[in-house]
Amino acid sequence: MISQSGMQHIKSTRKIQPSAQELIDGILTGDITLLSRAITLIESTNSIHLSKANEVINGCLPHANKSIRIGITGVPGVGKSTFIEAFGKYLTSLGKKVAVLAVDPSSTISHGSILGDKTRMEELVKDENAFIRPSASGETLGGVARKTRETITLCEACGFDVILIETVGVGQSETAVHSMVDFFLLLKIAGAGDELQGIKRGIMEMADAIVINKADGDNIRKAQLAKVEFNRALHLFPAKKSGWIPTTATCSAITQEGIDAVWQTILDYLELVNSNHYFLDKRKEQNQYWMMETIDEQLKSHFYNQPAIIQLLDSTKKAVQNDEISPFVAAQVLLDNYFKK
Ligand SMILES: Nc1nc2c(ncn2[C@@H]2O[C@H](COP(=O)(O)OP(=O)(O)O)[C@@H](O)[C@H]2O)c(=O)[nH]1
Ligand SMILES: [Mg+2]
Repeated sequence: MISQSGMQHIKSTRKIQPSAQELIDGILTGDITLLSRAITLIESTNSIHLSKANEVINGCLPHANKSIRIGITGVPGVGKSTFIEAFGKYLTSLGKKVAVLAVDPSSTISHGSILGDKTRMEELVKDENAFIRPSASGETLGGVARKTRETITLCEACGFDVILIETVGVGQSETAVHSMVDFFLLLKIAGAGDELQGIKRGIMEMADAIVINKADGDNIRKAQLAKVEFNRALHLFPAKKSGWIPTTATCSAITQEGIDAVWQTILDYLELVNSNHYFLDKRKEQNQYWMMETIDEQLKSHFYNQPAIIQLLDSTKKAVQNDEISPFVAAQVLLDNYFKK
């Protein structure tokens, strides 16, 4: 609990807005409070905040990149939060600084977040070498993902050398997360015979490792069978550009059995992709991707926010529905209207 006077102190210091340079300096010395405030700027929709955020990101950029970024996905209930708690604690015990971020577009609607249940990360939350930040909220997945991508830069500049990014294995957010991480981990649990159910082929194809969680108690044998099954399935996918052959493993986030082996797999991966230069090539490619994504995102949002377009969009949509105008002609009318200004 924070005392009354402590709260007052926090409130009064909050009013003073640190400058971009103060934020940069703070982040570079590992100041978590200033890191959090800079992330809040990134997440803001206020245009003054945006330019300040950009200044901070630019200032941090030369100090970022010295990290490993790991994406963690899996359907709700598979044990992502529990796994991150165990894995994060293991990493901090090795002397690593671990930042945990999330891409969860649903958090805008539900106001909850996949990291909202910090109860599953009780120990990690208290760990001074860990930083946990729930998903940004935003109108679009693209917006949420971009903010997380920028947050990675700040966390790296702040000295975090392992970045874990959680996302729910149910949709497009995997692709976005895949485009910002070095290693993509898919968590699974042993099912009742239909091991391949419930996970989209595309997500499996992105995975660098499939880890079957909850391999404890009566579940150990089933988990081992599932591992064999997934291993077979993985061989059906085309070879990866990285030259890495995806691995399968079992673990228990509760007993922590197999957690260290997951880290060893990631170290093996790093050794390979550093020696064949894929690591840096991929990061360069990802940077270009985010540049293009940001342009796409902003162009779209500028278009849809024009008063003239807002006014015309609904009636034009109806006209298209009623076959009064072809979709292509309708789109052209709106675009012409946009560009003529
Ligand atoms: N037996 C067992 N239960 C687990 C394990 N990992 C997570 N769980 C349980 O599975 C449930 C869902 O876990 P959670 O981490 O919230 O899953 P998430 O939705 O993927 O983040 C919780 O009740 C956990 O205690 C594990 O390794 N073994
Ligand atoms: Mg969770």
